[in-house]
Amino acid sequence: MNNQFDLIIKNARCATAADIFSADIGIKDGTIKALGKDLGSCDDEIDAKGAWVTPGGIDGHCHFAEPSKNGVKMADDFTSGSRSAACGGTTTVIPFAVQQRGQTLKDAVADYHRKANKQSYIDYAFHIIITDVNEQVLQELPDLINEGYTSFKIYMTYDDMKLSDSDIIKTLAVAREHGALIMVHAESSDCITWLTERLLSAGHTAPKYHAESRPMLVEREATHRAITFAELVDVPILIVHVSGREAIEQIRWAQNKGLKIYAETCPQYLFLSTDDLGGEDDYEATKCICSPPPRDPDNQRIVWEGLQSDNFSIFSSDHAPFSYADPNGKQAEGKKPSFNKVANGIPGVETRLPLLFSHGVMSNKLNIEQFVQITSTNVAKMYGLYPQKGSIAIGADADLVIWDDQNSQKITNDKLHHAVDYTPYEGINVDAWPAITINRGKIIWQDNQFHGTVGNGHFLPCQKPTPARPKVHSSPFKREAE
Ligand code: DUC
Ligand code: ZN
Ligand code: ZN
Repeated sequence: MNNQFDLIIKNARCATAADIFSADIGIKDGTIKALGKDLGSCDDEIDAKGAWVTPGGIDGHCHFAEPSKNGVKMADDFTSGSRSAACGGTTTVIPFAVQQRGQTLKDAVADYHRKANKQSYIDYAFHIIITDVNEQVLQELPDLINEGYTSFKIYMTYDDMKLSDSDIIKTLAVAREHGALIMVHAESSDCITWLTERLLSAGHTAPKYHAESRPMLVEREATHRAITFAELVDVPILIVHVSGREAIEQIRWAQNKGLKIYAETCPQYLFLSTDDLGGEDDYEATKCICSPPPRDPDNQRIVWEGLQSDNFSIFSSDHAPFSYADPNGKQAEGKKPSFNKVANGIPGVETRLPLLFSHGVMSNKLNIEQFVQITSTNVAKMYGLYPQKGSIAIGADADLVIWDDQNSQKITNDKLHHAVDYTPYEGINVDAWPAITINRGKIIWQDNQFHGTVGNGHFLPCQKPTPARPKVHSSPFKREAE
């Protein structure tokens, strides 16, 4: 006779976005089928012995295998990137299909499916980066949204990616009409260009000048502009990778006005600072070049406060993997590259959850329900994957992390599973790490060993996200009709 369950996790101290409860978790065919005690017979059993069990992490912002310019290549593809994610407790990733200028969005998506197909250890969905807005591209959006691509990232900087203000407004209007969510990279292109030219003409090329070329006012101005456009069109937006006080002030102001402005922050704004961008001749500091740049300790504190007071809905890695000692990575322009020529981004898909669990939950800055909200449940809701993902509930996918909170260690790159040759978090202490990661009922990480099977990760079409619904009563379209 068949057993009732494939796997039972006994004595779990479950944490969801709303509750803490003790239960055994019965899993069959990859989904959670029962929560309770004395559930019945099973093929396999794990005794969690009262350890915390949380929903698997969902990393709503990571970059794998994106095309880059000038011979630069990302170190992680779907295989190494999803392996690294799983070893750090993440069971779903949402990377980006990038539209090249002149390309249709459908072709961009097809290209990216070719890269992901049968290559991922864990489940994945896609955001689409829109770099080229025209009538034809905007007309593609409704079909793509119905096919499960319901979130789109747009850039306000980078010459080869940025949209004009009028293209941003047009894109927001289509997103509003069809229920998609726009994610905004908010940095002011012209301010950055002006500052960069001044720094370079003064001979300032070291990595530390990256931060000087992108001070907080650059982020503040673009954040305010994006919020203004969202208010004009009456559509929710998500400001991604928010770095510190000035952008947070804009976001709080908008949220206090009742606007649906969501925000994301990332580990680099809690655990790195401008000091990590080095001194006058420190080119190893290219390891920490990302945009927006890390700020100072005062800003780190303000980002923590933003997490504590729910100004941020989600906490993502922004994993953007370029190796350091690599002629196709950070050193594509030589060993002493000018700051503005360095591949922009840092790895972090594996360290995101242990860092936040240790320094947030275990240090009493966040309660465990908040941890679950910002690393999993809110992400699932924000991108239309809830309740299949992001919860410990009957009917949800059995994506779970059993935590070992007696596991003090220093982060070192040799313990990580990405294909990048460094971690910017080298030497930082953590007190917890996933003991076991389970994706759709299968153990993929246990006892510091990876057990995944490549190709087991499924593509997840996304629903239209509830948070992307406009505030009906304040529609500018309605106002026009009045
Ligand atoms: N924006 C991102 O979202 N990731 C890496 C670099 C960047 O500018
Ligand atoms: Zn960005
Ligand atoms: Zn990013």
